[in-house]
Formats: sequence, structure tokens, C-alpha cells
Amino acid sequence: TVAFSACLASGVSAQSLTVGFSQIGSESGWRAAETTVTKQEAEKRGIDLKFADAQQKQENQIKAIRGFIAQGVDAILVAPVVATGWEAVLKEAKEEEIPVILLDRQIEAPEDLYLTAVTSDQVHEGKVAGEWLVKDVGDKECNVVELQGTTGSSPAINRKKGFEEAIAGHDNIKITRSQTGDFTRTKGKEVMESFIKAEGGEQDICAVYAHNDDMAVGAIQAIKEAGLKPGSEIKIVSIDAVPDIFKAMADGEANATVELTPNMAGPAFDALEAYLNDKKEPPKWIQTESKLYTAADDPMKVYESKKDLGY
Ligand code: GYE
Repeated sequence: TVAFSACLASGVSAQSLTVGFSQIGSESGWRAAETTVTKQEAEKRGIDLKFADAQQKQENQIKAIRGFIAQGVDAILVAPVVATGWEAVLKEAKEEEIPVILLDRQIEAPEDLYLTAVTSDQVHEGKVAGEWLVKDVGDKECNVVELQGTTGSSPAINRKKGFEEAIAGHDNIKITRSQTGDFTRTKGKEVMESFIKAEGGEQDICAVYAHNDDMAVGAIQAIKEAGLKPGSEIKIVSIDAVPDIFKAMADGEANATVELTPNMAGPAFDALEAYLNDKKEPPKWIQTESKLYTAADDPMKVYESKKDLGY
């Protein structure tokens, strides 16, 4: 009986993990898809997911994480809005032996404070976007305006860096304006309007580099309202590969995007289950793929295929 109930007990605990998820918010289409996929993955695996939306604020995330610790969850997923300021709360989780997995953004903290991070290589994404532009413009002069992601977030820092690395040494390509659009459509549009206005009618913007597709979609809107042609007069390159950017590509209004999978939770839960059930330590970084899509890649077909991915 003892062996039987022990076996039953461990079987039950493996089936009914409780995991807290501190999500950033719903700033982008990609973010909403990640939330959907995470909930679906949890349900598939019989994981009880406690979901907390931080509305873009780190203080809300820290509060949510403390709440999860107090509830005694088995593990915590966190998509960290900014890269710094996590050490204290992660130490609290560690003291309670609650493993923490980072989703989609990296942090600046000692590695022993989290189990693993499931993210793309964001420097590489920026590089892929920049290399696409280098090839596309050839020897022409090209002034680029940049829409940055959330200030202090790892994707904003790294996507800027990677793009700058790609255009370094190509003196015909310059970033002439760069500002944050906070990864949202609304701010992407606003900032692009101010960029166009600052040109004072002597429009000299050859390309927009947006750290995500949502800001690019906002910029496309601003460009059209200014009577200019996105995709041809002003090239558009961005990151995420959300369905709407493929629609824009099909309409000739966007040019290239770098794909980011919204399924960060699948690999995260795999690593967590292997760790809790079999004591298997995952690598500190589980890297997702980045693939370039251009308008030549049958955008409406890609658009259709995105529907099953939480979009
Ligand atoms: O690209 C953007 C989102 O953290 C890498 O956050 C992620 C980024 C993603 O809001 O759309």
C-alpha cells in the first residue's frame, strides 16, 4: 500500500503542476498570441496556469511574482518587461526553491537566479533585418528611421545593436532618427508622424526599421496618411512575422520581417517537466529560430498558416 500510494502521489503531483505566469501585457499582436499559446500549452499538459497581466509595468510583475511565491506555486514563468531590476525578487523565489523560467526577453542578473530563458537571438534578428536592407538598397544613399521597442527591454537593446552591426561599413546607409514606439501600433504611428513632420516636406526617409511589426503597421498608416507610399517610396523592415504584416506585404506596403515564434511556452514547459520529474538541468538559454520573410514569399499563404499559432 505504501509503495502504491507513493507512486500515486508522485503521479498526481506530476499531473497537476501549478505555474504562475507573469505576462508583460498586450502591447502587440505577437504578445497576444504568446499569451494564447501559453494558455493552450498549459491546458494540453494539465498544468494549472495562474495568469497575471502586468500592463507593461515592472512593479506589477514583481508584485505578481511575490503573489505566486506566497501561493507556493511549483514554478514561475516571467516575460520580463525590462532587462534590469530583477535580482531581489528572483532571490526570493530561489529561497523558496521555486524555479523561474524567462520567456522571450533576457535579463541582466546572475544565471543561477533562473532555470532557463526561452528566447530568440535578438541581436541576430536585428542583423538579419539590417542585412536585408543592405542588400536591398545596394549603393544607393539610404536614410533609415528606427522605431525602437520598449526602452530598457532586451529586444530593444539587442535589435538595435544587431541592425547597427549589419549596416556598419555601409556608409550609404545611415540611421537619421531613432525613437521608442514602445512596441505598440499607436505609438509607432505617432512617432512616424513626428519623423515625417520633422522632415519638413523635404521627405528624405528611405526606410523604416521597426523593432516589431505592430510599430511597422502603425508607421505604414502614418506614411499613407502623409500621401507617401510605404513598401516602395519608403521601405519597411521589421520583426515578429504577425499576420497583419503579411497582409501589408501582399498589398505591397511592407517588405521584410523576421519571424519570432509565439510558442515560447512549449519549450519552457518541456524543460520544466524534465527538471521537476527527472532532475534534468536545462541549458541556460533555449534559443528559438529566426527566419526572414520577404514580399516574395507568398505572403497570403503565410498569413493563412499563421492562424493556428495563437493569432
Ligand atoms: O517582438 C514584440 C513584443 O519580447 C521579443 O515583445 C518580444 C517582443 C516582441 O511586444 O512584439
